[in-house]
Amino acid sequence: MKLYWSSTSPFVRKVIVSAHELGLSDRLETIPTRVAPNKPDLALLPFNPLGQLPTLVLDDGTALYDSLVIIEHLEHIAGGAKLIPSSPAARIEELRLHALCNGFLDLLVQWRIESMKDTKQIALINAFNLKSSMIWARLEATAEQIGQRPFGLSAITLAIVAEYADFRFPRLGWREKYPVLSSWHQSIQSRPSLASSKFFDSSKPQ
Ligand SMILES: N[C@@H](CCC(=O)N[C@@H](CS)C(=O)NCC(=O)O)C(=O)O
Repeated sequence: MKLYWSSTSPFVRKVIVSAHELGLSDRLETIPTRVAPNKPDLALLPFNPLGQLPTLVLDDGTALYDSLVIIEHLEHIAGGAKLIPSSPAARIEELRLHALCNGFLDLLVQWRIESMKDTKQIALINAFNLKSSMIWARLEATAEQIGQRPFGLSAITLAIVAEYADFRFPRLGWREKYPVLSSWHQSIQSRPSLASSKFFDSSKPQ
């Protein structure tokens, strides 16, 4: 399977970490790809007209996107219900927790894009600030619950929130403000799936 990949995308990283947790890393061939909302990759568009990473192209040519759909597919190949529980109540709770963490990733990616513009929309930046303080507080209150669940989709996504914030928003100082979340992250950050897939900016020397 071919995975259109970037070392800076939190959504790609969800797929990489999930594949590792499911024992499927060897089945993924990564295709380094650069995309931005104003710069689509022309080789990717025929597979995914949204032009987004991650996109997984199966051996029969079928293209899967977005990250959640890809992870569902990997779960299926691995025998199911390892990262997302199958019983209805536990599944909905896992997906709800994922939606909170994943929505935050969406916000952080949009915030970074906006913050790099010469002319920033102040109302948008203010909304990002307001929403992110509410989301951090909710994650702090939820970290213990996620920590008590098997290491699955929501834990993977929360770990990636923590590491993406460290990677792209180092001045936030979230670890001092949210100690429960920080100590949960420290307890899981050396899992091989996370430790072997760190974010890096390929445009800068490592
Ligand atoms: N909901 C999507 C979000 C994917 C996404 O936003 N990917 C970014 C990279 S981090 C992207 O491809 N941006 C380029 C674009 O939107 O044109 C998922 O979960 O896969």
